[in-house]
This record gives sequence, C-alpha cells and structure tokens, in this order.
Amino acid sequence: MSKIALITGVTGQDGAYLAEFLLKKGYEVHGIKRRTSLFNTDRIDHLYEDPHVDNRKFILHYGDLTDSTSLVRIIQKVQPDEIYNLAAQSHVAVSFEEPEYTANADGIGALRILEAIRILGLEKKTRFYQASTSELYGLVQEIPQKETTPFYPRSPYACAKLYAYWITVNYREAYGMYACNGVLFNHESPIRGETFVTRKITRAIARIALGLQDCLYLGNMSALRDWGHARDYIEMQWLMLQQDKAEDFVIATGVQYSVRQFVEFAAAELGITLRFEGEGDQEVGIVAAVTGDRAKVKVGDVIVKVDPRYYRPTEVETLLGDPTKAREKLGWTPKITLPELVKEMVESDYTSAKRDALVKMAGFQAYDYHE
Ligand code: NDP
Ligand code: GDR
Repeated sequence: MSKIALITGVTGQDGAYLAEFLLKKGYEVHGIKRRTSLFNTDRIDHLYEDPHVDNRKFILHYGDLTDSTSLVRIIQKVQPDEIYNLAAQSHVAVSFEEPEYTANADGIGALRILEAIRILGLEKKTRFYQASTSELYGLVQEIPQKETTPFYPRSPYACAKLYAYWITVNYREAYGMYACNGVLFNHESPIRGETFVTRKITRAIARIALGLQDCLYLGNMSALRDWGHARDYIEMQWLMLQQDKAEDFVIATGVQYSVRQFVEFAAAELGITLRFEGEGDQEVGIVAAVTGDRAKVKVGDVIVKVDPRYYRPTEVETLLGDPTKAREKLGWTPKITLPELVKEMVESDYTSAKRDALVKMAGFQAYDYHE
C-alpha cells in the first residue's frame, strides 16, 4: 500500500515541488486548492490526472484553511498518513494590509487542521508538518539564527506564524501527536510568486533587457536574506516526517546576501553591470557596462529606483540561518548555490519575456506588469 499525503497550499511554489517529489516516491498525493475565479493550478498542471481514470495518484479537493468544515471533511475522506500544512497568506507586506485574514488563515488555520486530526481520532496515524518561517526571528536576537534563538516577530504574518509554531509544539506535547515545525529560511525558484523580491527582480531584469519595461522599483535594498532553492528545501519537509521522534528544524544555507547584490547578480546574467549611486529613497541602479547581445539597454540608463511604497512598517533587516542540526540529524545539506539559483530564475524569466516580446512585435500588446 502506498502512503497517503495531504498537502495544503498545493497550488503554491512549495506545494507544487512537494507534490511532484512525493509522487516520485510512490505516494498517493491529495491537495487542497481554493476556489478562485480564474484557474490557479498553473504550477501543478503537469501533474494533473483525469478524474475519469481509475487509481489516480494525484487528487485535488476544494477547501480553505479558514473553513473547518472543509478541512474535517477532506481529512476524514483521505485518512492521510502525512499532512503538510503549506497553505498561507504568505506575503509579509500584504499581511500589514490584511492582518485579520492572515491571522485566521496562517495562525488559526494550523489549529483547525490539528483539531481535525484530533476530532477524527487520527492522532496516532497522521503526522503533521507545519511550514514555519525565519520571519519568526524578526528583530534579530542572535546571528546566525538556530532552533534555540528567541523569536521576535515583526509583522502580522510573523505573529500568525508564531501562533501556528507554538500550537504545533503544544499538540505534540499535549496529545503525543507526531507534529513538527520546519523553520525554513527564504527559498526561491523559477515558480516563485511574482511579487516576492527575487522573482520580481529576475522578471523585471529580463523584461528590461528586452525593452518590455523601463525600470525596476524596489523597497529596502539593504535587507539581508539567506536564500536557498525551493527544490532543495522540499526534501527536508518530507525527511522531518520520517524520523522516530518529531522535532523542529531550521533549514537554511548559512550564506547571506543583500537585495542589492541579488539585483547585481541577476543583471550580470544578462550582461548588464550595474552601479548603485545615492542613498535611501534617492538610490538608483545605473547601467555601467553592457556585454553580449542579450540586453537592449545603454550605459547610463537608470534601470533600478527606490519606491518607498515598498518599505514595510517594521522591517526584518537581517536573516542568516544555522542549519547544523538538520545537517547532523537528517544528513541534509543544500545543493544549489545562490548564483546557480539566480541563473536558473533569470533564464526562465528571460524565456518568458522573449515570448512576450514576440507577441508584442506581432502586433499584440504584451501584458505590462510592474509590481
Ligand atoms: P505560496 O504563496 O507560493 O503558496 C501559498 C499556498 O497557500 C497557495 O497554494 C495558496 O493558494 C494557498 N492558500 C493561501 N491562503 C489559503 C487559504 N486560506 N486556504 C487554503 N489555501 C490557501 O507560498 P510558498 O509555497 O512559498 O510557501 C509555502 C509555505 O511555507 C507558506 O506557508 C509560507 O508561509 C511558508 N514559508 C515559505 C518560505 C519561502 O521562502 N517560500 C519560507 C518559510 C516559510 P492560491 O494558489 O489559491 O493562492
Ligand atoms: P520575505 O520575502 O518578506 O523575506 O518573506 P520578500 O521577498 O517579500 O522580501 C525580502 C526582502 O526584500 C525586501 N524588498 C522587497 N520585497 C518585496 N516583496 N518587494 C520589493 O519591491 C522589495 N524591495 C525590497 C523586503 O523588504 C524584505 O526585506 C518570504 C515569504 O516567502 C514568507 O512567506 C516567508 O516566511 C519568508 O520569506 C521566509
């Protein structure tokens, strides 16, 4: 009998990689997706199986983390061996605009699943993974951050995730459930959401290089992050549920870069050397040199500007993880470096932008998008 996994947030970046990973391992994979007015399954369309076919291995259910009834019904029907709770309103800046919804989905949502497991008497059968985050460290108390570093959340998102973190620990201790937190640092990929800073940068640089966009507007370029590749981090989520005893783990690369450096690396992939001038709101990125024939920009063009609208009311300035526990106990080390990640993301966005440029040249206006 193959194991059964249920993934919330299956239509997101991590959900898509995890579903593919578990299917390759022979799991029967169930995913929860939300009803949306347009299709939201782009990232998992390649895994889709026709519902008319028998013995499907990948099955989607409508549900929502803010709706206990749907969660109880799905968990009762699926009887999962493992639940990966990846669903969340995952954008930190947006959480300042939608704090109550974020608390409901990201905080209470985890509780709803844990309670569903308990109500259905599945405490001994179903293992639970909570997608916790380095944002918990917020205003940093220690560098690098590890499992024992105190938390200091700095956004409604991080406060909601703090609740989810502790309720997971509490259900483990109170009811003996196999429930654990993966405290994951930022991880990115070509299918990262377009409004997170890395993808916003790689997408904009590709479009600027092809003349589809003039400028990239960013917020705090001095923020420091420990960026890994989502594909590397998925294996960890699975490994954490395969241990004898449930424990919480930090997952990170242990290497840190600034947003500014990320922009420089991305531009360099297309032959653009950037020079940064000015300070604060006045800082700009100017084209200092162009090599190769992939970028249609000129020396002296200003292609990066600061827009204070992207500043956050409270910022997390520096995150750097110490993944020693994961390395020692789970034998895990990340395989993909930041330069490799940037290259993969830029190449993917450059290919999409070339398609848009062709559409534009053929007389159809390409989708113009600056967020
Ligand atoms: P994404 O934003 O790409 O995906 C989030 C998923 O959650 C989407 O499938 C989304 O559905 C779904 N979702 C949102 N709200 C609800 C809801 N109310 N009910 C059901 N589903 C919902 O996030 P990632 O894949 O990047 O991250 C996965 C998880 O890991 C998240 O919980 C995130 O907070 C956490 N995390 C992510 C890190 C990262 O760097 N990527 C680092 C640390 C933690 P839809 O497609 O319809 O929008
Ligand atoms: P983060 O990721 O907040 O770390 O949360 P994001 O990519 O949004 O921001 C990283 C840093 O870049 C700065 N920044 C900008 N960010 C965005 N989105 N847009 C901009 O224009 C911009 N300019 C500068 C931000 O201020 C920040 O310092 C991500 C999410 O995936 C969370 O769900 C997850 O928990 C954490 O990573 C770990």
